[in-house]
Amino acid sequence: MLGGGWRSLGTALAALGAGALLLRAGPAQLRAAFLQTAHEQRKSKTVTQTNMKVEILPALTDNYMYLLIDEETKEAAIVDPVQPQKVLDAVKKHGVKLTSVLTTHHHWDHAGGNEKLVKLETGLRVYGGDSRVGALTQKVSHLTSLKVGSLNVKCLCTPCHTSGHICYYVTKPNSSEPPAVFTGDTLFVAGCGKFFEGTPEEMYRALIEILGSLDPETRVYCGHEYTINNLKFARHVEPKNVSIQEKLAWAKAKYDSGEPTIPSTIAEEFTFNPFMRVREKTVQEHAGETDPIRTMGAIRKEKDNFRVPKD
Ligand SMILES: N[C@@H](CCC(=O)N[C@@H](CS)C(=O)NCC(=O)O)C(=O)O
Ligand SMILES: [Zn+2]
Repeated sequence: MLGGGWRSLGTALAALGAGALLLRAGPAQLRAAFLQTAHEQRKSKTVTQTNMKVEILPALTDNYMYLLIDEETKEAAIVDPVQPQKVLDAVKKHGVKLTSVLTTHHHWDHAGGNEKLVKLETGLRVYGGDSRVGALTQKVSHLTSLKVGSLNVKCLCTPCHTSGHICYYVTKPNSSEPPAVFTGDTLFVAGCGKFFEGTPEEMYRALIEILGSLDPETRVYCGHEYTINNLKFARHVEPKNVSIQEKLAWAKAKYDSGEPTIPSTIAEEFTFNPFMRVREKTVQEHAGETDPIRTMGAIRKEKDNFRVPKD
């Protein structure tokens, strides 16, 4: 059962006599019935580069926290530590010194662990772009720079999901390896955040002008595991786009083995993310618009009401 994925987990438990009700249920109901245990088994994953390491830490049902490690100094930062104890376990495992908290936005599923973390680990710098962020010590603005050991972190203001949302762009000076960007609930793999406190213009600026002009090889680390649902919406918008179909098949396989679909890259996002593709004729035609910003508004509205198909 271990490593066998949700489908075989469900099948195995049903075979063990989990009850007539469950035995009669289809795969979707089985998955729903075991969601409680399934999400607890989401695997973490370490992305190792020469100068920086990113440990992907699943949290809550579908959130991600990220431990960013500078290999040169063994200093680390944590992005959106909603489950502080899990963070401290990872810090211990890697033998690093945690100095900073990078908060993308004030929502509880991202910033809700800050207060507890600063109590458990004193002396942390807590960065964020919104005074609603718990335990905030350093309020940042657009293009504020900070350091995590020898790594450079540039703050990018991307208001829309919330008015104080920040993405964090990480580079190693004089290195040829790809940068990383932590995008919170602004950019997801194949999707974007809901426009709770902003406009289509703002999301256009965030996705196309700000994130879209980063190095195309930049690794994208987002706030939630929404990839499959996002790609099903992307397929609805562009049924003939092969990149969407391929990424969806890949994401389903990853999900079934409990692995994250993170990171993607900025270059990849331009091939399958409808919100990054609002300048494309196919997406504009689907929306019945000819202007990219109006297209952004229209497809966000459509996704807000989209019923995700089973397959
Ligand atoms: N659980 C739902 C959505 C929950 C939700 O509203 N999430 C917020 C972030 S906490 C969001 O912006 N979602 C983007 C979207 O639904 O496209 C899903 O799996 O897509
Ligand atoms: Zn969220």
